[in-house]
Amino acid sequence: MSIALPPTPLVSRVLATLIPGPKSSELHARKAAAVSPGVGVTLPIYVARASDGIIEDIDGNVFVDLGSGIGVTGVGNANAQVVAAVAEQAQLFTHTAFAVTPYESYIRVCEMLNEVTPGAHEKRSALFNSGAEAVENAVKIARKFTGRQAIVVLENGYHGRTNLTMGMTAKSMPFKDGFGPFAPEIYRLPGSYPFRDGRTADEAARITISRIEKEIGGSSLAAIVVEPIQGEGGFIVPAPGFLPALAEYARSTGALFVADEIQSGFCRTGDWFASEHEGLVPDLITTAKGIAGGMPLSAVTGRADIMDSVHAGGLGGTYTGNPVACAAAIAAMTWMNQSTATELARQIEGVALDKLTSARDAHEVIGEVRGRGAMIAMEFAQPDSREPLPDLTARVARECHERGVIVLTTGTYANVIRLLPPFSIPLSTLHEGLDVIREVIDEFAPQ
Ligand code: PLZ
Repeated sequence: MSIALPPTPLVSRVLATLIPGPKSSELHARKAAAVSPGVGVTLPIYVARASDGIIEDIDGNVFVDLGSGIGVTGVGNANAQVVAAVAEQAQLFTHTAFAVTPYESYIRVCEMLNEVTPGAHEKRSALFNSGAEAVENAVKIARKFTGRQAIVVLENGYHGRTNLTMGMTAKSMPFKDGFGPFAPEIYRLPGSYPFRDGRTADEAARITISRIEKEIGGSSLAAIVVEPIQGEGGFIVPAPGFLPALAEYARSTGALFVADEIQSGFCRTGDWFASEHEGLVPDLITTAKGIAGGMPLSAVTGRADIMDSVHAGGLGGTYTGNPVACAAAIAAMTWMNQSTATELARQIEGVALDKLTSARDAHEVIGEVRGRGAMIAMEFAQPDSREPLPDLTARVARECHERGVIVLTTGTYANVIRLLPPFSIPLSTLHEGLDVIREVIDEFAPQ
C-alpha cells in the first residue's frame, strides 16, 4: 500500500476522490470481515500520514483535522520532538516493566506532572496506560485514603469504558448498553448545565450537595469526581462557582475532590488545566490524552499525603509508564512549554468563537456556542423548546467530513459539534476548517 506523498506537510484540503475513496472503501470491507463491529469508526478514511491539523488518507485526500484524535495530539500529529524522543528511546529499550527494573523517564514525567498540575503543595504521581485506568486508580486511591466507598459523579459525565468507569459514565448507548452489572457505590447526581437547567452555580450546587447529604451521607463519601468541562457530555461548562462549591463541600466532609482532566488537560482550555480557570486545586487529578503526543499514557497526580496512603505494590500494571510513552510525554510537555501552547489555545479560541458565534447569530438552531481555548462546541436545539437536534448535528458533521473537514459530535443528546484542534494548527488551516463548517450550516440548517 504505497502512495506518493508530497515532500512537505500540507496545510490545506485536497479532495482527490469522493469520501471515502476506493482504497479506503476496500480496507473498510476488510475491517468488516476482520474487526469486531463493536469497534466503531466515525469516518472511514484510512490514514496514511498526519501533521499539524492535517490528515492525509490512502486515496490522496487531505483533511483539515479539528479533532486531534479526540483531543490527543494537541502538540500536532507526529510532532518532530515527540518522534525524535520516541525513536531514540525505542532504540535503547522498549519495555522492562517499571515495577521490575525502573528507568529515569518515568520519574521525570512524574516530576513534570507534579510541577504543572494546579497547586503548589507537595505532590506525587503514578502512571498508567489509558484514561479509564487513571480514573479507576484515582478511585482506588481515594477509597484507600479515606476508608470510605461512595463515589459521586455528575449527570452527563464520562469517565471511561472499563467496568468501574462505565458505571461512572452517564450515557448508556453506546458506552454501557448490555454491559452491566456495574460496580456498586457510584452515585450520579445533577451537575450544572446552564443552557439546559438554567440554574445559577449556587442553586445547582445546593441541589447536588443536598442529594449527597440525603442519599449518601457526607461521612460515607470518598470522593466527588468531576470533569471541569464535561467532554463527551457535550462540552458543558458549568456555571462559574459550581465546582468550587462542590470542592469546598467535599473537603468539609473529609472526602476528596477529584478532577478528571483527561480531555480538558494539557493546555487544551488555554490553561495547563481547566481547573485553573476557577482557581480549583483538586486533591487528585487524572490525566491522559494530551499528555504524550499520541502515545498511550495516563496519570494520577495528587496530594502527597493521599498518594502516600497506598501500600507498596498497590498500584501498577505490566505496561504502566511505558518508557517509549514516557519519552514522548517529556517531549510533548517540553513542546507545550516552549511553544506556549496555552497562548496558542487562546488564539484558537478567539478565532473559533468569533466564527461560530456569527453562525449562531444567523441560525436559531444553534442554541449555544461554548467552551474554552481549543475546546469549543456548538449545541443544536429547537429555538424555543431547546429540543435537541441530533439528526441535524449528524448531517452537519457528515457534510463537513465529505468536504474534507474532520469534526466530532458529542453530547448526551448527540446534538453538539465539538472542535479539538491541535495547538500547532496553522491559523489559515483553522480558518479554512471553520469556513467549511459555516458553509455547511448555511446550507443545511434552517435560518
Ligand atoms: N475521562 C473526561 O474524555 C475519554 C472517549 C472516546 P480513555 N474520552 C474519549 C470513546 O469513544 O471511547 C475520557 C474522557 C474523560 C476519561 C476518559 C477515558 O479515557 O483513554 O479513552 O480510557
